[in-house]
Amino acid sequence: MNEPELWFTERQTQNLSIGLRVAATLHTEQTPYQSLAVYDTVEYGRLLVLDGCVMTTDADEFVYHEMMTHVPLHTHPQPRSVLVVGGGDGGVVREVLKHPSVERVVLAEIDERVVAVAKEFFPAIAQGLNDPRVELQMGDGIRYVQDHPDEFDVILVDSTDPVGPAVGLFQEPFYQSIYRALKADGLMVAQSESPFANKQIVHDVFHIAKRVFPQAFLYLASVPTYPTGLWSFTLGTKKYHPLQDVSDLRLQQTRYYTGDVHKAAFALPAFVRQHIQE
Ligand code: SPD
Repeated sequence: MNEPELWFTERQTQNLSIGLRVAATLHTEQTPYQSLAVYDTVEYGRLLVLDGCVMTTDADEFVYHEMMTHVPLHTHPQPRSVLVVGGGDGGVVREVLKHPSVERVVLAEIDERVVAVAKEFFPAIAQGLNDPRVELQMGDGIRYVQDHPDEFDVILVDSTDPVGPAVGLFQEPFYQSIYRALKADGLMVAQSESPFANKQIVHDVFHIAKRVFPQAFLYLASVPTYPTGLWSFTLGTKKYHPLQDVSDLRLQQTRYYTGDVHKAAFALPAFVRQHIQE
């Protein structure tokens, strides 16, 4: 008799799901903040799940982590001090460390179990977490940002979806604190969900950034395992423009990001452009 098939399914919207066939369940636990699971999938390698939502997979993690990191770090002429809020799996930290100008990376992650599980099950993603330039701050990222004014060149908000501990990471007071935590020429990027599945969030985060920063931009990337596959990032900047003076001279070891991809990511489809202009 055939073995029964095991599938992980994320209910992405009320009427849309994504399924990955599971070869093995490697880990499940309830942390103080969220449910956490690791599966070995047949098609996408290992899969990290928080509160039932895909956070990353071995097969497509590079798209999200590179696009969240290299677009802002190439917009800043010399990023030295970088704060990552969330991102306990270490994927964004790994990419930040590819920039030779970076001297200090602070990872402010509320859930230490995410870091521990990433180190155990996703060593290629978490590889930068033991680098001497990295400082792990286990605790509330919102509080950390409030308490560190005028300190960072770049802040990257690699949040989970806006439920549970991440709700405050999608609200205006947090972005006002980010503005204060950045140096006079600093800039930030936040993951801002899918223009198909989470229209209101895309709109709201972009408009918060527009109110808080002199300039705000939306850019896109294709992340196959995130709801609908089309993913948005919101960039708020005090000074530097993301499409000025960008060259690929500083690029190293990327699989998705290039100088051309950087520029193209800001070319918004008409329906997205119209949506954020409303
Ligand atoms: N719906 C998925 C949104 C997840 C964004 N953060 C993922 C963390 C990966 N480092």
